[in-house]
Amino acid sequence: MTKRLSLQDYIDGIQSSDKRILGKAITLVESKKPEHREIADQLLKEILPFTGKSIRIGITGVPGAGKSTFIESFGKFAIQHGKKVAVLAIDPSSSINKGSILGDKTRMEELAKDPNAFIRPSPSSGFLGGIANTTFESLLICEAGGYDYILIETVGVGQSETLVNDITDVFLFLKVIGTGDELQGIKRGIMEMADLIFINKVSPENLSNAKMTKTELTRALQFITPKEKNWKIPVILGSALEKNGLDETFNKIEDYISLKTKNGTFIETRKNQAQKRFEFWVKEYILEKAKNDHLLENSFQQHKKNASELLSNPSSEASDFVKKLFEN
Ligand SMILES: Nc1nc2c(ncn2[C@@H]2O[C@H](COP(=O)(O)OP(=O)(O)O)[C@@H](O)[C@H]2O)c(=O)[nH]1
Ligand SMILES: [Mg+2]
Repeated sequence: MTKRLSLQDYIDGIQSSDKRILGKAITLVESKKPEHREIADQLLKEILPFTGKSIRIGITGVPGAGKSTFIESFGKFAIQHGKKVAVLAIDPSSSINKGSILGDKTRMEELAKDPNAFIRPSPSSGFLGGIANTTFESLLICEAGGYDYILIETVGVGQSETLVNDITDVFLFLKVIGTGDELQGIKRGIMEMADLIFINKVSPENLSNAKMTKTELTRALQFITPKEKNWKIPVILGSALEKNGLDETFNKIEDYISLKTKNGTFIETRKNQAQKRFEFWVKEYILEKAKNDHLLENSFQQHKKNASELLSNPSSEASDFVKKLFEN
């Protein structure tokens, strides 16, 4: 049995980038247990002054595109350029089949060994099953640990892109070179979220195909309103494995952040994200209160049952129930 950590132990450990304590702090904010939640909330309050200073980078792409490999290579590159790097992975697959996908490299062993890197592998339970996601809170803990870049890997399917886009400053889309009809395979939504596109796995053998992909992507981008005015979304040719295109990516990210800082959209985006999160948590807490309130419990179950038995409209049942909730 290890000794239970005090609030101060957590704070000290986080601030000295103690990887073991960082890991424990993240486990704490992920926990659903009320006694953990209370100390987690206190911890998040205490570290607030030390958060907000990192660059939060989301990385998306289909499974197998090379996201984890990219993060490992790019992370090392950034460290060589004076950054401290934290990595968070969002991998709901672990909760679905306890396995990983397509030669997954979530462990990023080489990067993990670096004293200036902190890697938090997939959460033990996915959030796509309706469990609230706490990646943002994990990110704050990393920021308080003094990490300059927080890299967040999405799983590339479902809602994970939107969730990551809602907590990051830069969204990088990793694209693999495909055959002719590849543009059809790209979800429009992802193109609209992307701030940078990295065409991965480019080699001398497929260079001409890669260039064609770039031309097609560049054309497609003309029909998309970028998130940021005056920003031309770069399409970078590279290889995560061969470590090509990393310097260009690094420079473009820095350019993008300084553009956003200068024109005020950096802070504006963060404020909008915070509002969204606030509303998300209001919904979460109301639902939780509704489920746990003994006086209302029967009523909650009854309305839910009515809806599930198709006796009435789910939205009317919800509306009736919420009226009761606020009358109390
Ligand atoms: N040839 C080549 N293979 C790569 C490159 N980047 C990643 N891979 C391989 O693609 C596979 C999937 O990579 P992974 O990083 O796990 O993809 P993820 O699912 O997007 O995280 C692995 O076998 C990698 O070694 C690259 O630049 N070139
Ligand atoms: Mg991966």
